[in-house]
Amino acid sequence: MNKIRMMGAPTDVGASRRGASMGPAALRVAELQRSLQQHGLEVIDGGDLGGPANPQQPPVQGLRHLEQVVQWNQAVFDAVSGSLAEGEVPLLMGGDHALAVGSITAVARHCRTHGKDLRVLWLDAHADANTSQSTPTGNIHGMPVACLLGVGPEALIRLGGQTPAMQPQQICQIGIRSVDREEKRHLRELGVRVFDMRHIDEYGMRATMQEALAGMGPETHLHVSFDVDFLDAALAPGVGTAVLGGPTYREAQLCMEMIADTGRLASLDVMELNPACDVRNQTAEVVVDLVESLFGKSTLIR
Ligand code: B3U
Ligand code: MN
Ligand code: MN
Repeated sequence: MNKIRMMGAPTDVGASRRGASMGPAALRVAELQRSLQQHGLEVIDGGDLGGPANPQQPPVQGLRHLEQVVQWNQAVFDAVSGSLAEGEVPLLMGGDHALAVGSITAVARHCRTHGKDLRVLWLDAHADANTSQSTPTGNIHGMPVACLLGVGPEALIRLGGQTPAMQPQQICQIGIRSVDREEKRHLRELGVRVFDMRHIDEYGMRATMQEALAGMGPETHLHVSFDVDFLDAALAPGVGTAVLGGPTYREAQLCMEMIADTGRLASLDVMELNPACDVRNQTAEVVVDLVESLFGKSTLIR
């Protein structure tokens, strides 16, 4: 595994509930860096990126804080691009999930210029495929998947110069259990593969992950965009929009371990961790534990 570069993006401009801006600090308090280093991984903490404050304004034409979301995404895009160019594994600590636009746009551009086959695993309770038309909230953290697939405000869909940043066949969603009605139609039209909780209930996490990870080869660059609300609300209360009925601790561990086993993980987002909603930083601790597995903790033991 190449050198991992942690970078914090302390903002919640893409959400309506405040507090995801404290996610990077919570991960540091839970000793993310040292936990990964324990397994022999080389990890540097590049500190936090900068950006505008949260003006706490209502949405304008279906979009809350578009200007601030664009500025933060530009900073994330630049930092992730720079890290990839150095041959590192960027580990983005959110921050709300709107920042995945900058992160994944950078990864997609890197893959195009380096002949890599991009695959994105989107671990989330939500599909994040709303548009300014379909959103019930105006929160841009509910829109990054649509933006990455070319549907969204110009400034966000063109961060990397080319739109769409990626193709629907390159993304696969896991753990989905809260989708708005119009969003559902949109997902179907776009042709995004969705392994929702119903699928995991019926076939189990093992079969689901086997399907989701099938067909990866030596040229695959696997990006994981981990929205912490993917996890069951009882296990991970420290998120702004907790949803019941998510993966248990064991299911989440297996999910991470199977991703690690591919040996293709090359970039990661850890998003939406919200210490203001947490109890004694327990969610950050669970997340650190899972990220250790994602980077091969159990493979190293066996
Ligand atoms: N689909 C809703 C709720 C939501 C999406 N992502 C989060 N919440 N975290 C929306 O606002 O678009
Ligand atoms: Mn999300
Ligand atoms: Mn979510």
